[in-house]
Amino acid sequence: MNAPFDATAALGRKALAHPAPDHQVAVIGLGYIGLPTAAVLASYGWSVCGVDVSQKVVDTVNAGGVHIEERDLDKLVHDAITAQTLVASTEVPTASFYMIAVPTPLGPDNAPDISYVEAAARAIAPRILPGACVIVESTSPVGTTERVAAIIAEARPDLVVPSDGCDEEADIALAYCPERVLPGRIVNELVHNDRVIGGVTPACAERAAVLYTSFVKGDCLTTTARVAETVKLVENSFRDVNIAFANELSMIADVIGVDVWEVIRLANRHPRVNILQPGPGVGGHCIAVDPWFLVAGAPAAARLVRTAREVNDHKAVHTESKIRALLDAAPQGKVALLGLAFKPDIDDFRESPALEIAEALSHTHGNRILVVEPFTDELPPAFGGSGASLVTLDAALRQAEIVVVLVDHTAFKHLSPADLAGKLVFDTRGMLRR
Ligand code: SAJ
Repeated sequence: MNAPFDATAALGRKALAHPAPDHQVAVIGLGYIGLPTAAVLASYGWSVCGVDVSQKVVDTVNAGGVHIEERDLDKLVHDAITAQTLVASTEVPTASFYMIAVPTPLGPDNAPDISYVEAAARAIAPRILPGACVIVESTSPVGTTERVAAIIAEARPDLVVPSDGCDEEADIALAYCPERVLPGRIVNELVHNDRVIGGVTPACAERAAVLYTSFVKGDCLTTTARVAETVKLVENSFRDVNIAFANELSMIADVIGVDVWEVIRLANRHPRVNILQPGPGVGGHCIAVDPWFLVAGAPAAARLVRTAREVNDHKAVHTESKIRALLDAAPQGKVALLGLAFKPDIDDFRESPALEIAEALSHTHGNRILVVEPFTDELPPAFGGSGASLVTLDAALRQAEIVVVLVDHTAFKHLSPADLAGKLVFDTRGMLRR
């Protein structure tokens, strides 16, 4: 019997009263999705082994710590490790459920790279026993779950592995269940969001649903693996397209000479209009990446999705050139660049347009660049030798003639007109208008 777990109030608790011996879950990949999922599962009575290739990550988690910043995660992991419901390892154990939550980056020419998912499948294959269920959570191109099935089938000819249209009784189950949590609200959304569970066969979906219905308070909707894979890509492409519309509007507004924030605020008073917010471009490991998986699956058909990606990528280039023009307008002045993260109040710099813009400027304008980022203690290595410096907001305001808001962190929101008096100001997020 697992020790009682003091879950956070926000999480709510639905612990299994009598966890059976087979209540073992192996979560492969202890990143932004895997670690919170492993800790939540542990808090709901599962016996969880989190697996990661990084010994450092494994040691940190086993010591009750976390290597990523995410609200409520530190307590959840600490309590699960203390209760011995969560353990971390570099080795894949034998388990009743395997959840794959490894990265799926973009390769050359924006082609999906599923090599980490394939490696996870190869690591699971020797361990898997009849009755087990393998679930892919990593955002993946359509067909990836079938690829995992093929890898396991090749490694384990002794097992009947389910395949599309297979009517033979399979020995194991295989499903795809995309994560859909928002960084910054992961622990809460893991429990409260609806989930789409796609089985390679209907029986596979039902088996995977056993895991999710044990901790998800939202609805668990079953479908096929291919549909579930597509749903994930469609969700993030929908958001990318909508952000691209806002970003394109901001560039149109520059040409026309109107205030984009006022245009959007007033247009959104129409009952059926809801325009998102422009920014310096789109970042993160999801929205800036996943639409390319959809494009890769249907290149000729996915014209709008591709164009949205191009518009959002171009917005970062456009933003950088506007900052360069300000630097030219104040040739001796320093610029304070506020924020490096890909969105407010997180420490995640992956695919961040703010980071890319700041890095590029640091290599041409060196010691004129003052970076303010409360979520880091040092500038990332790519700034090395550039002469740019990481300073506090107060120090930046004292020294800079130009202030650029790249990220609307809460720590910047108290900026007043008096703080910015006499400076050239470029607010890429409309933060100062809110
Ligand atoms: N952004 C804008 N304007 C907006 C909204 C966002 O420029 O109006 C920018 C953000 O600054 C950021 C980027 O878009 O650079 C992405 O941020 P986000 O908050 O839209 O999304 P993510 O990447 O943090 O999380 C998304 C979510 N997907 C959707 O909202 C459809 C989340 O639910 C997914 O789980 C996550 O991707 C994922 O892991 O795929």
